[in-house]
Parts: sequence; structure tokens; C-alpha cells
Amino acid sequence: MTLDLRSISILVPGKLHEHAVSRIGKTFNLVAIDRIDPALVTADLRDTVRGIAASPAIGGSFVGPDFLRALPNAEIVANFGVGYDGVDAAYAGAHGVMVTNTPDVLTEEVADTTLALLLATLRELPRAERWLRDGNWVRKGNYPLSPLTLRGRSIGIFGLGRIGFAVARRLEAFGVSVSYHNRRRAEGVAYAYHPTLKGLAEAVNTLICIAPGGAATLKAINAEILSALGPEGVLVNIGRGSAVDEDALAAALANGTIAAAGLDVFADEPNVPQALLDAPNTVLLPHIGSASVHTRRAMADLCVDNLVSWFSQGRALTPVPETVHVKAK
Ligand code: NAP
Ligand code: 8YV
Repeated sequence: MTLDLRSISILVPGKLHEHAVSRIGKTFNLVAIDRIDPALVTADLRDTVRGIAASPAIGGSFVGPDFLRALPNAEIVANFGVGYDGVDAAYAGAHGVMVTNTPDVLTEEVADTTLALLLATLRELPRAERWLRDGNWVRKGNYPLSPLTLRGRSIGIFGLGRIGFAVARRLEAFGVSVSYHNRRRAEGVAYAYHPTLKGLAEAVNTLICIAPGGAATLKAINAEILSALGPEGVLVNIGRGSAVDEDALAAALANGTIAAAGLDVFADEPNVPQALLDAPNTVLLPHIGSASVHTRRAMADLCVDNLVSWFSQGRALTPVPETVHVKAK
């Protein structure tokens, strides 16, 4: 006998991937509000909502204590994305609410994008393409040689987790050295470990950030770290914009403290600081690390599979560490 989940109300606040919305609509009783805002929670929603499916990274909204208090019967928050800095998971865990994310299914895609962004930044690929499209190849001749190259670089990974490892594996094939900084040394790993981010930045000339957002990494890449990276230095950020002091980065790019930056993520998306837009030595992407049809669909499926598993079998497939202890009611 299959369990009928259609009596269970799942709230979708704001935009969510359309495949996730479609599956939730077919499986559960889908209810929607325009954004993550406790003021939009009606008395009916307050009484009936048992789960939330959200993509809180988009538009800077946050599933925090106020929103969770407004939905006292919500048992689970299914976060669309592996990074869950848009959900107060510690609060949820302390109040018996499960939080799930979408790890692994996006790892290889994001690692591919990271290598593409690194190479585009070093070899100036977007500017070289513009040179061709603007007719300069015909009018002026060859595009100038790129001052930067991946050859001979030493790479430091800030956040050697699932995606960080996938990036490191790719970098090995490119024949460059890899070292890393995490809070803890990763077991069974041959890459050189640096117990501080400053130590890593001093040891390398290329820093790739794939660490999570949140308070622990807020503006961790600041003027001191950029200065340690040095004038040949290149920063690639594919983790979270909040981990970089963007004012310090813009200054470092303008005054030659570092050479270039490739950024997929920003502190206040979709707003990008004018100084980074104006800088000739940046490559800027609109948070597309995982953004292929293939991978976003897999993320949508995992987001919804967590809800289905929670309500039909009483267990989450991919709980975040802060809520692994939470049991189904
Ligand atoms: P993960 O497996 O949990 O890896 C995170 C790594 O960061 C771990 O090795 C962790 O090691 C380290 N870390 C965490 N907090 C740290 C801190 N305060 N200081 C130093 N190191 C710290 O996660 P993942 O699946 O690789 O994803 C990583 C992040 O990538 C996500 O959280 C998300 O923000 C970002 N992301 C971006 C995109 C995009 O489209 N641009 C796509 C997917 C993911 P320790 O615990 O030992 O410190
Ligand atoms: C998503 C991401 O684009 O998974 C993450 O942490 O940053 C991206 O894969 C984002 O979460 C969508 O909201």
C-alpha cells in the first residue's frame, strides 16, 4: 500500500526550481507565499504547514527563528542547495526541526565550473573573446599575451570538502601543487595542510575559496589574507561571497596587492560592487557553479526526495550536521 502524502502541506516561500515545485505539487498539498517572510504566514498556514522547501540563497532571504516560530508545526526545511547558510540550522536543530541540503549531486559540476573560472581568470578568456567579437583580431592583430598562467602555480584550497576534493583532483591532472586550509586536517590526504588561512595564503599564489558561508567564515578573506597572497596572487571564489571582504578585494585588485580575481559568488547577490565590475582584472559570473539543467534537476530531486523520505519513512536522506539528531514526530 502506498502512503498518501497529499494531506501534508508543504510551504514553498518564494522562487524554487520548477521541477521541485512540480513534484511537490503532485505529491503533497503545495502552498506558496511570495517570499520568506513571517508577516505572510496566515493563521491557516500556521496551523497546517508541516514542511518547507526553499532556496533561501536567492535574494538574500533567510529561514531564521522568526520564520520558524511563525510555522510551529513545520518539521523539516528542505534546502535547495548544498550551502545552507540561508537557514538557521542551529536554531532548527535546537527546536526539533530537521534541515536537509543537496550534497554530492552537484559536486562534479561545481568543480568543473571552478576550473573553468580559474583558467578564464588566468588566461583572460572573456576579454580575448571580446577582442575577437569586437573585430580587433582583424583590425589590430593578435590578442596580447596573458601575463598570468596556470603553469608553475601553487594552489591553496580554502574548504577542502566534497567540492574542494573534486577541484583538487582536477588540479592534480593539470600538474600544479595543491595545499589547503580547513578547521581540521582531512584524514588520509597527502596535500599540505595549513592550520590557518593566513599560513595557506602565505604559502601559495592562488587561493580557491569553496568554504561555506555563515558567521564562521564572514569576511575571512580580508586585506591581510590578500596581502599574504602577494602581487602574483589570484583569488577564485566559488564558495560564498560573504567569505570575502569585497571592499578590501576591490582595493587589492586596484593597487596591485593581488593580480586578478574570478568570482562566482557575491556578498549581496545579485548586486555586484561597481568597483569589481569596473576592474579590468576580474572575471565575474552570476552564481552559476551548479547551474546546468542536468545538475539543477538532480538537486531538485534530492530536495523533494528528502521531504518524501521524511514523511513516508521518518528519516531524512541528507540531514545537515546540526540536525542529524532530530527524529520524525
Ligand atoms: P563540505 O563538504 O561541507 O566542505 C566544506 C569544507 O569547508 C570542509 O572541508 C570544512 O572542513 C571546511 N570549512 C567549513 N567551515 C570552515 C571554516 N570556518 N574555516 C575553514 N574551513 C572550513 O561542502 P561542499 O559540498 O564541498 O560545499 C562547500 C560550499 O560550496 C557550500 O557550503 C556552498 O557555500 C558552496 N557552493 C557554491 C556553489 C556555487 O554555485 N557557487 C555550488 C555549491 C556549493 P572543516 O569542517 O574541517 O573546517
Ligand atoms: C545553488 C549553491 O545555486 O548549492 C549551493 O550551495 O550555491 C548553488 O548550487 C544555490 O544554492 C541555489 O539557491
